[in-house]
Amino acid sequence: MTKNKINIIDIKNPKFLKKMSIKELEELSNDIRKFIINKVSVTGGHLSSNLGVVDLTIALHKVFDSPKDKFIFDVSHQCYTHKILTGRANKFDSLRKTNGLSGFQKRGESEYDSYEAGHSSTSLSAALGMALARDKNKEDYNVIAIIGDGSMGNGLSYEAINHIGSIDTKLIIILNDNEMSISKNVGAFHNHLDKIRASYKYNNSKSNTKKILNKIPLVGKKIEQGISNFKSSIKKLYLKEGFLFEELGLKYFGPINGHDYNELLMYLEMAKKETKPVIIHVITQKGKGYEYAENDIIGSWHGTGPFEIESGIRINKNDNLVTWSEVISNHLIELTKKNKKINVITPAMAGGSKLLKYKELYPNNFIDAGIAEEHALVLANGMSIEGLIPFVSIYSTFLQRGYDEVIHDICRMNTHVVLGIDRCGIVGEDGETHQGIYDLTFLLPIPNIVISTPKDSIEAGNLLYTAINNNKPFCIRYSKDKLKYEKKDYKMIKIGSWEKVTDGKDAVIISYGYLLNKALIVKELLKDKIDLSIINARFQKPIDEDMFKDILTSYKNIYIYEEQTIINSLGSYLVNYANMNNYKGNIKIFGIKDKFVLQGSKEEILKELELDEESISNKILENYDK
Ligand SMILES: Cc1ncc(C[n+]2csc(CCOP(=O)(O)OP(=O)(O)O)c2C)c(N)n1
Repeated sequence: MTKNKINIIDIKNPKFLKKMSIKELEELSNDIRKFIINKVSVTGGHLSSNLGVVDLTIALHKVFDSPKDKFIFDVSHQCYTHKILTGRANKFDSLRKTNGLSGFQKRGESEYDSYEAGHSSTSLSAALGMALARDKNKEDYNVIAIIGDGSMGNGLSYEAINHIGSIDTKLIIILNDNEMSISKNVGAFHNHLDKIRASYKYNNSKSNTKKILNKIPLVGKKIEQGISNFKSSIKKLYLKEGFLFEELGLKYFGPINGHDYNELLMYLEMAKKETKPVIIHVITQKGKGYEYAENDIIGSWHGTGPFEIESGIRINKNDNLVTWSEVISNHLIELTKKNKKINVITPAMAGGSKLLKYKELYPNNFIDAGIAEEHALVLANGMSIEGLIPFVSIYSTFLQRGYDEVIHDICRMNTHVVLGIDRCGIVGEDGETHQGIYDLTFLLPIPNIVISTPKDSIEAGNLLYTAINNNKPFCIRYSKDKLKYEKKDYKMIKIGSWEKVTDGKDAVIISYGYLLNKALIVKELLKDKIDLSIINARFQKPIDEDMFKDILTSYKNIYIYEEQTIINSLGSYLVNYANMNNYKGNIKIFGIKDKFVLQGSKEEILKELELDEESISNKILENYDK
């Protein structure tokens, strides 16, 4: 053990790193890895990506002067070491909990967090914007974007590179290449990085680099000269014509070993002295320091719930239940048996969307498009036009990226594209960047679209069967929650039809998806006071006009209970419809008010939003017109 042993919990800011030797840095890396594994095993969180960048993040904080210098972590799911080094280690027990430490960079949380994200591939554009502002303001600091190889493959990154390469602004890009997106990375850019790694004989040249580096002092006056000698040696070793970024006008350094402090510190010092955009290609190992995560190729340790460290076994609460993603995936497997026109597309979420089994069974019907939501949607549209039936599995929050494609391509051309919208509603711990509470809001106004939300596995299968057998844009929405997987012979559901789940004479609750069960609990809670009818509005578009007109004439009190922002939700659609039909009764929407919904467990969030069953019962009592 070195004499300057650091107690992680006591770290207030990264200044202490400046004086540390490489041996001490290595020891710190080990301690931080253990700390992250311990904390995430209890709270859950992003594990592998964080373990991979411990050394890189420490090196960044040693070489640069944050918060003056700005670090922009792409997605920012890999910022745990950054949080630890900037005085937030003592908050890790509250990671991703209500009012706790965010799993992402948050400007309000620390002056060291210069940007915020949650969705991928925003770092390069943001970094360029900040660098341009710095130049205009005649200030002098470094802007450093840290982006993974998966996120680099997204269109937004290419758009930014296109701009960055054409101007001379000082900007540093760290390409953190671990060969993985969540699971194995895909695509031509990924293949290009593969070729670089191979052609520069990374493993062999690493030892050459070491030889050069060993001759250079890491501190003191001689460093300048050392770097300059090193630079020319390195150029001979690595730089070769034809590398994509060099061709696009960025200075490229690498690839370097992201777990070797000698290399990291030297290259970062070099980059700091550049006056033009540079990119440092750093090779890291995702999951480093935790064997299960190191050996993971499907991405199951990218994000994880609580687990036992020794065995790697996850601590699952609802063990006999499966996720909605799995239910949909199982139905897709069944339906593809009989209809090979079905093709499943995922924008880099095969694991999260539980499509790995589908991929194994039907490799020719499965496409991982990479982190490329817009592309995935237009790709699906092209496939549909040529007679296939694409099913795009996409998280509600990431569908936000593909809005124009849904309007301009899919719905305008009225094609047979099925959207499986995953993680609808409150998602919980990932917080405000990931809540699925806007998809209805932005999809409802689009002509031609069918939007549905099943209440259970059987209805999900039937809706999927209906979608596959109807030549139109068809969305099936489902949440992050768990349920029982059940299947019967598939049958068509009349598009737009609702279902009366239970009858009641006094008032009606219209709901769908996850909250429908809560509506049934509300009925039970209020049974001695108000006799409630519960409607499963399984289609949010088109609505069941016959049933709704009947409701308007039969009930004086109508409540719409949903997990969407109330501005343009099913509720507002229905209130408007009721108004147009001169409804004079009491109609109320219980949904999400106009504010971003923060992190926490789903049940806590629902309570906070007054959308839990008790709050709804109280609100109905308060708003009941006798
Ligand atoms: C627009 C968008 N799509 C999908 C995701 C889900 N997602 C989070 S991290 C990640 C993988 C990122 O890979 P990479 O950039 O290589 O970083 P790594 O985790 O490997 O460090 C994905 C697909 C996202 N955050 N944003």
